[in-house]
Amino acid sequence: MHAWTSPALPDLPGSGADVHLFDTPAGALAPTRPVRDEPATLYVCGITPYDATHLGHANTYVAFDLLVRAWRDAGREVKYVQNVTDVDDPLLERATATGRDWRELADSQIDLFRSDMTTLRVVPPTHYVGAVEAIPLVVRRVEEMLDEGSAYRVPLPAGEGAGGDDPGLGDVYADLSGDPLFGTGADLPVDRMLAVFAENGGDPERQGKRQPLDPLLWRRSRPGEPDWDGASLGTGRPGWHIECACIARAYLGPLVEVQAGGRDLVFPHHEMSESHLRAITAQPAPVLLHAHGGMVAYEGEKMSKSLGNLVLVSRLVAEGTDPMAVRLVLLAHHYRADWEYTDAALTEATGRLERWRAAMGLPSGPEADTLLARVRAALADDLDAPTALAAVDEWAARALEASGGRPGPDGAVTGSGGAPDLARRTVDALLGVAV
Ligand code: 5CA
Ligand code: ZN
Repeated sequence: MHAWTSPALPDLPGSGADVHLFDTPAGALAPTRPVRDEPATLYVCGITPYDATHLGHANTYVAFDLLVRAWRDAGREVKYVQNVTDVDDPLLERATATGRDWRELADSQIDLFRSDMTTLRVVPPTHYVGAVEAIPLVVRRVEEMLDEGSAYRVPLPAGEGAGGDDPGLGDVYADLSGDPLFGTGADLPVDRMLAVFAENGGDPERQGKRQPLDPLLWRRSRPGEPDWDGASLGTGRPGWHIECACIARAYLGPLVEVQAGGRDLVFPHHEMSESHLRAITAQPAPVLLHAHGGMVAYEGEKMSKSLGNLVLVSRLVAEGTDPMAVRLVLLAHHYRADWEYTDAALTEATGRLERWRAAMGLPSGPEADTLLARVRAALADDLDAPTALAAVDEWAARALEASGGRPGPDGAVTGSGGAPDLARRTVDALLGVAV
């Protein structure tokens, strides 16, 4: 499906440093590959479109937008894939509960997401791929997994009545016992894995599975549910984790340099997806680095569609908030931090944006080469936006003080007419904040 319009990225002098990111399984910073003649490959898990776009989503996509910008600034071509889970249980349940057509609900929320991403100046993925359009990829891979024994069929429970072409064919599950590396990413005890799996769409109690944690790859048709041609699998629809594995494999090739999303996806989603990738790429380490953003809360709880405690980007903007202030609310927190949204944070970000605008609109200002170097260094160090913001604040304070006839903190302004423009291009290209 089509993504959204890219913001223009201003040119900057020189180039940025190699980016280091925190790798969740390693629990430490790791370098992203400094291979300049090969594109960097990034997969960021996209939305399930039944209630877009709250500040938690925005936090995740703005975080990895910084990565795309830092990579490009370091001279790397970026191949970036994002999916849309445009068919899955939560979407179908919401559609049923609200009496809407599921496809129409999904389309409307995907449109809203595109417009929110455009407004927030998020660089679009190279490929934006829906689960529905990926069904032929999934079917082919699941057939292969069945052939080679890394997947198996489970008969449908009596009475659930598979509709479609061949009621005798069962649902298909992955056989995790064939993957000795399963579980090494999230590193949770089995009872926690089972509990978190059940809380996130898993079915540990399903009769007929070989292991309680084995995840669904293909769900046969059920009365009242949408279904698609599954070739030898029979009609049905794809499981969640295999969707991301197949899309990553098809659009990024056998190596995903960074697999990213919010921390709520560490287990089961990314653990399962990587296990599927091992099965379909026949290599032990198809993902080099797993990066996860922190959770954004509101009114004391994780912001989530199921709880309904949402602060929507579109609502803030409709109420007159400058989208760049929304972006600055997000960037004021390190992407791995958990934080709670407050109105005060928005007021603070609005004040910051005004100061930046005033300083960058001056006819001259303190030299900005050091600012550019500091912002680059902060981003290369695990996308440290708060440190980058502090550097810009300092530059802006000096520019404003100098324009008021007072000397800056170091007693002198050694700037030039081009400095405010370089500062403006720095925050636009690297932080995505257009002032
Ligand atoms: N479609 C799947 C991924 S394949 C999914 O998790 N969709 S989602 O709509 O629930 O979430 C989209 C992205 O936003 C995910 O990366 C998720 O980790 C992130 N996210 C969801 N809620 C929050 C939150 N409160 N704070 C931070 N990130 C969040
Ligand atoms: Zn995903």
